[in-house]
Amino acid sequence: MKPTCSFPDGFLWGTATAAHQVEGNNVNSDFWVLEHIPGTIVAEPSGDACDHFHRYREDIKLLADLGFSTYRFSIEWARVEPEQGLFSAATIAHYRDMLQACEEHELMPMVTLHHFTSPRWLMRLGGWTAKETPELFARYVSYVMEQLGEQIPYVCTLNEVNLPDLLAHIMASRAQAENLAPVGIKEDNDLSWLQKAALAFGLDKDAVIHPFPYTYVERGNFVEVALEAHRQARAAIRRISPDTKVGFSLALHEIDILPGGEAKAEETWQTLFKQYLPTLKDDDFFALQNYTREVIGPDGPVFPEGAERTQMGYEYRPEALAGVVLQVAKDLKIPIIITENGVATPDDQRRVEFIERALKGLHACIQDGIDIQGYYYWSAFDNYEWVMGYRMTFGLIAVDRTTQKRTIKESAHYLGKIAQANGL
Ligand code: IFM
Repeated sequence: MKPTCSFPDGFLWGTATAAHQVEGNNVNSDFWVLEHIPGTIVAEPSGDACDHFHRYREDIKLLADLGFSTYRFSIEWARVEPEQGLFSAATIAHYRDMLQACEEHELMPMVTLHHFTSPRWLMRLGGWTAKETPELFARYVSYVMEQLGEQIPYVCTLNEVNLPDLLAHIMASRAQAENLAPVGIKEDNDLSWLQKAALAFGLDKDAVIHPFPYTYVERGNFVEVALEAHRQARAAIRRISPDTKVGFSLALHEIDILPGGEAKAEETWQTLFKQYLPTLKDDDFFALQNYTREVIGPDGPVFPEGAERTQMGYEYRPEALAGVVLQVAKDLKIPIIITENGVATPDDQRRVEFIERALKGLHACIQDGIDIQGYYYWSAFDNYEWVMGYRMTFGLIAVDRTTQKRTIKESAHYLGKIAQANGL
């Protein structure tokens, strides 16, 4: 039967993951170091994660069998360049085989070149505020594209560069909630958490370090460095692999304004989105990631009273996807791909409903003439949710972390069928 909401031919239907969250044992990354600092703010170590580093072939087959046409995953800089200037051919062979497995199963790969984690050696240079970082990132990207570019049709350079600012908003709204997983900076009497981190990276306790998402603690010139890294990487990709489409990802909440909140809302949108526009407009697509909405009053974010919360403490709000697409489309004329959208919930029926409502909204945006070319659900698997550890269940597929057994949830079949029918 023809679906009532048909999507355009060639629409991309996929799921997304990130290396550190699923591969396991990413021991050369900065985040691994942060996980193991005594008194860390991280709930638990990532350990073997979903062992996707070894199980990628069966996982890719599983996703293809479910009906998806594409898979977004990330290549891990800390594995490709474990020491500064030392590039690993074995790691490249690994990712080449992953790309090959995607091809064999007709899953178009969308590759993220940096999804939060960096090699630990980068922190010794200062991390994401050091002036050398854009060039070092572009050198890593060049190496990857020289080796693998022909197999990569789409890349996202950096994931959610606006996350540090978004986190500040999320925390303001979380502060009003109860029973939420702790996210914050644990201090003790002697050393701040960042000082402990500096020591763990082999630096003086007062050295300034900027691991990627934790720049929310102290922003410095992070945004300029990250944008410059994107521009240099984009230039390298276009030179080495001109057929690869390049995008940049931002996490954006739909913004709803309460009376008196206009100025705060404008300031928020400028910080989270508009400041990136002059760079974004020259990309091949915009990688939009959305999970909820933000209601802004005269004093900043306000959590709507009585609204349902997800495990993350966000408002359960699938319609936010369409809402934010409409907001973005006012200013941005390049194609949009939804590279992440999803919900952390233990109740898979809530996930099915979330997907259905989010996709209906997206379909309406396409009907309105907005060029939206794909939808990736976050995430393929229940995986490692950074400081929150494994408690957040975003996945379409559950993973038993002792046996690594995969269990397909109903939502996976639901979205897989939509992918097959190209509509719902
Ligand atoms: O797990 C993260 C992902 O790494 C980046 N975007 C948001 C997801 C859910 O919080």
